[in-house]
Amino acid sequence: MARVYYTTPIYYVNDKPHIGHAYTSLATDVLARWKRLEGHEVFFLTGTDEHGQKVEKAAQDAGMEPQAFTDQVSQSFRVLAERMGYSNDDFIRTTEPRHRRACQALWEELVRRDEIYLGHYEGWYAVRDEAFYGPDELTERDGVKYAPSGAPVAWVKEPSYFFRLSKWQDWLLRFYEENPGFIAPGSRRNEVISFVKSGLQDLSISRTSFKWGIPVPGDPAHVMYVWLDALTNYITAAGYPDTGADRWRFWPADVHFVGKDIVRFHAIYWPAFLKAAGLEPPRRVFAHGWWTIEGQKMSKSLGNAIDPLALIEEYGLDPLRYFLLREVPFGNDGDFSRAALIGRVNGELADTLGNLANRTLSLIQRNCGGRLPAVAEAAPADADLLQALAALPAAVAGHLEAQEFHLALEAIMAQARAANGYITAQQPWALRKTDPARMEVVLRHLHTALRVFATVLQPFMPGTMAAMLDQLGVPEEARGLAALATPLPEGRPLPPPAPLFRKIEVAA
Ligand code: ME8
Repeated sequence: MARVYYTTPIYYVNDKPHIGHAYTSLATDVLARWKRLEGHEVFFLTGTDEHGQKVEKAAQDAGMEPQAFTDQVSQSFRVLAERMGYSNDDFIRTTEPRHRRACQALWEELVRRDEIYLGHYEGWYAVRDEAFYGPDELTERDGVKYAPSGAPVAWVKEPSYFFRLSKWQDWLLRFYEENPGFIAPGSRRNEVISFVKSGLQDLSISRTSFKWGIPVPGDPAHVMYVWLDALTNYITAAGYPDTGADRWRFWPADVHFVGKDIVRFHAIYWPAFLKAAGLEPPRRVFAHGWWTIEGQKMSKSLGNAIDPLALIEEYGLDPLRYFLLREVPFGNDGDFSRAALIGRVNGELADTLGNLANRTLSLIQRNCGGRLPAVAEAAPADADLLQALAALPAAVAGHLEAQEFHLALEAIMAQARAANGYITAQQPWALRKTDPARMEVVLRHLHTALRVFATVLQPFMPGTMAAMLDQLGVPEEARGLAALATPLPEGRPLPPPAPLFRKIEVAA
């Protein structure tokens, strides 16, 4: 049994959550659930990033004190986590005392190791990204300069502490070389490597022009740069600075899930901060792509940000969870469209998986007295199906290990289609009269197929798959991956089946 640690970004509380935030945490949740199903010890962390100029400004705009404002918005991310069914083990807020302690301890450690010095910052800053940019990275339109992200930048000039980032350039390049899996997907890795090769400057890590942040130890006129504060959350939750804490066993994190917008912070600054403080860097940063909405960028000004809670209301939680990870190769950009969601839900969940379950379980109910038929030898006509089923969990595990959620789902769906082909070819409904013994064999194999599908799909659709396993008569303690090796005893009574997925009506 291994110990694994997965994290989501901690989200800014400047605004309420949208589908992009829900997506990153969903991917993290699925992997966390999968690892638990494999029997591993998992620590899954999410939370909110509450300091900095951007949040301070959002609080001012709302006419509220920053703490009251962040309490309120952070709560909406907690509600999202509950409603999306995330199985996070902790929810961290950067305004918590444990986090202030960790940040200040990390700072002091960096000072002790001569990694920090006092200077003066003069350069471009984008509040929206909470990021510093070099002049060569900017473009100008109508007299306003913009960062590559599209955020406007402003000239900042203030006393500042610096982190000796430039000193870590060669170490970082070696680290990427020696750990080819550290940044995924590959396109992001190349991007980071060429950025580092172009030369790293020392990094400004404190601000003096506003107050909403963690005070620098010994110099409270400075607050810590919000990214140093934010990244530290990943070790705060593991107990830092108490490296004897029980949770510290989980460090280093196995995967930091992030969007492609924040790769630079996670793949450059973060390993450098850690290494400089004598701590181990994380094992992997996976940067997924960007969702657009019906072909348009999601933005506050366009007012098209999609509220995940409204989608849950409209389509149900598990269809939404399935769609988000099925539709777009994890790592690529993707477009959210209702038509695509409806197509997947109707075609794959209702018609393929739901229909297979319904047909099989109704036949067992009607023709086998509602009891599970006996395990039987595979006839030649059954061999392909059974072999593919036996290989499926390992195939899914391989895809999830590589964060290929879409390929895992594709592999499962291909087998569900094959099982539909099998039921059509074997026609168990016709065998009832001609060969009832063979009918039982066919239905038992189909039951086996459904059990495998429901088991491996639990991390994606926990609620619906629990209902499916109930209908299949699989007891709670036999729902892990290892339990698939043990067939259920024959004769087990099965409850009457009920539809698992509702087809979404499309208005004509
Ligand atoms: O960056 N498509 O927080 P944030 C896909 N606080 N994912 C999206 C998305 C979209 N259109 N929009 C947002 C921060 N995301 C920092 C992080 S971590 C130490 C600090 C997701 O609230 C994606 O994961 O701006 C992105 O990286 C994250 O939300 C940014 O959230």
